[in-house]
Amino acid sequence: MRQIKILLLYPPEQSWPKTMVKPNGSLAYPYLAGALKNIGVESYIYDACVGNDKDNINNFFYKSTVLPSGMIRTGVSDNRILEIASNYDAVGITSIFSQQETQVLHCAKIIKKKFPNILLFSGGVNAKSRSSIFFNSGFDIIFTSESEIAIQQVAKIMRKNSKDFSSVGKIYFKDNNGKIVDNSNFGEILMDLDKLPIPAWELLPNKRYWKIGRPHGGKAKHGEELKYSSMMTSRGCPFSCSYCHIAEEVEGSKSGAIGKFRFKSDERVINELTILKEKIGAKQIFIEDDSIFGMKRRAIRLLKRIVGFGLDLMDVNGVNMIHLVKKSNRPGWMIPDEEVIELLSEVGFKEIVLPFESASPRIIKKWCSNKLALDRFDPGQLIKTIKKYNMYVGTNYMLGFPDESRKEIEETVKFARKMKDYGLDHSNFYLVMPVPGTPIFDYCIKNKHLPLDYNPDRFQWTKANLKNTQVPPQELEKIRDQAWESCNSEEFKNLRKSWVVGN
Ligand code: B12
Ligand code: SF4
Repeated sequence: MRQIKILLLYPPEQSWPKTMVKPNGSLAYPYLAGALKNIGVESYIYDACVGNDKDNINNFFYKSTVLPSGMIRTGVSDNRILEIASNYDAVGITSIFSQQETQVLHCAKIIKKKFPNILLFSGGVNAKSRSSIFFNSGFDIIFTSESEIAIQQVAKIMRKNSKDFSSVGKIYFKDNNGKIVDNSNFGEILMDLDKLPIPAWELLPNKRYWKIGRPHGGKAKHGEELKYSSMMTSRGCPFSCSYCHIAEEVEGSKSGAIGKFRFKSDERVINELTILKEKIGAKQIFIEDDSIFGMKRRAIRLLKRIVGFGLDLMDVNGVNMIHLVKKSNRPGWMIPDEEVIELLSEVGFKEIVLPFESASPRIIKKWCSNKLALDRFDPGQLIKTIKKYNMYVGTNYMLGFPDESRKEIEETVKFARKMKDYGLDHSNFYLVMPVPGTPIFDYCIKNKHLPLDYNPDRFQWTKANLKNTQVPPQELEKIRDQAWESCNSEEFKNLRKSWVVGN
């Protein structure tokens, strides 16, 4: 059996001038490295955006290198990436962010050119959706789903010195004749998440991330002591919003049923929290579940078991409001579920984000899987109740859906201003950005809101990404910018501005 080593590479980041840069550090690699460790395969995670102990971060992270596209690159040099890659038999490059695709493809091209024998893997929603471009850039295997099982199978085949991956499900691969084989129609999806490997968080450059201090979101202040990590207690979600990468992932899709809500046992979650606290030294945990309350009873049971853990918890992806309210005596009318809100605070939640998305019930119904609309509860009362328990509350709004009228957009902005007066701590406004792998992307291509040859470099949530919208693109951007300026405190705005690329 051949000994093999696999590198998991986060590519350098690219950002438009004046936009934020944050290192990736998402959970794919800790899980994949954990899976490889479980079968005795050595792997290493290198984040080319921040480097490792041998890289002087001041030489590249806070500096601007302008790319031919006009975007700014943040990361170590190409030569350094090649130096690291030279030690491995295979290099994985994750592609969950469409707007980072160019950097992923660039890394693949330079590695393949210099080391044609290194196998190149990619995975993540963007790689799956744009596989032909990826194969043309030198990738050998694209993983089309959650890949903890598939990467073990691929590694075992490599150990036998073979490149015949025909038995591995949920991948596309280039066979010996350069033909692309589609194996996405078979392969196991884990329904019992206790079978997932324990993520190898220790392989992430945690100390670098903490020093840089640009976590997933929220109120973290410049210079504040941050020791954060991410974890998931569940995967999948009972909703299916048009802009979500798992909205259409059901039995028989290229990724399989990963949209289905699945969860870890309480014991497993406690075990992971213990590792994060004691081994990793984390103090703040970002809960990255798609829908932590996907099964409310289970979430409440779990939360009760982790009271007193001593970690600050944050859910900045957004906790669906439907889970924070309960039925009232008035038919169809919901009121804050204070018991659940109090429990969140008791467990250590310091911050939650409410994904209001839109003030228009029509938009919520058509594009946001009819999540809780504003005509069914009093959002101000919900915010006040959460604030009562000293939690920081942010919110997300989306503006510029393909058929959204000026009046509907104005309604949302007006609503956001009103919510600020209830004590909301920040409001984020995202212009609709339809990314490959989502239903809204297919709609926009079909209805000519996006050109067929769209450029993922151009995807930007502060910029109008669509054509032929009711409110013209430039005006939409102005409305967004003004809404953000007027709904946020100077402190929050200054913090976000300090995270701008090159700073
Ligand atoms: C956390 C997160 C972030 C964090 C990451 C930092 C951190 N510390 O974790 C930050 C803040 C950086 C972030 C930012 C953004 N995010 Co975000 N984020 C996520 C989120 C919620 C979780 C990512 C994660 O850890 N997933 C868990 C792991 C286990 O799943 P996974 O990444 O899919 O990996 C599995 C498989 O895909 C596969 N796989 C993935 N990569 C690879 C690589 C190899 C080699 C192999 C073999 C397999 C493989 O195997 C993995 C294990 O099963 C996802 C949603 C989600 N549930 O994934 C959105 C998501 C990735 N984000 C999204 C978006 C849109 C954004 C932003 C544009 C949001 C914004 N408005 O700012 C920015 C873009 C940032 C950028 N650099 O350009 C979209 C991306 C869609 C797209 N096609 O681009 C997602 C999918 C959410 C969504 N539903 O739309 N995000
Ligand atoms: S609620 Fe969130 S995770 Fe669930 S489908 Fe909508 S966007 Fe996706």
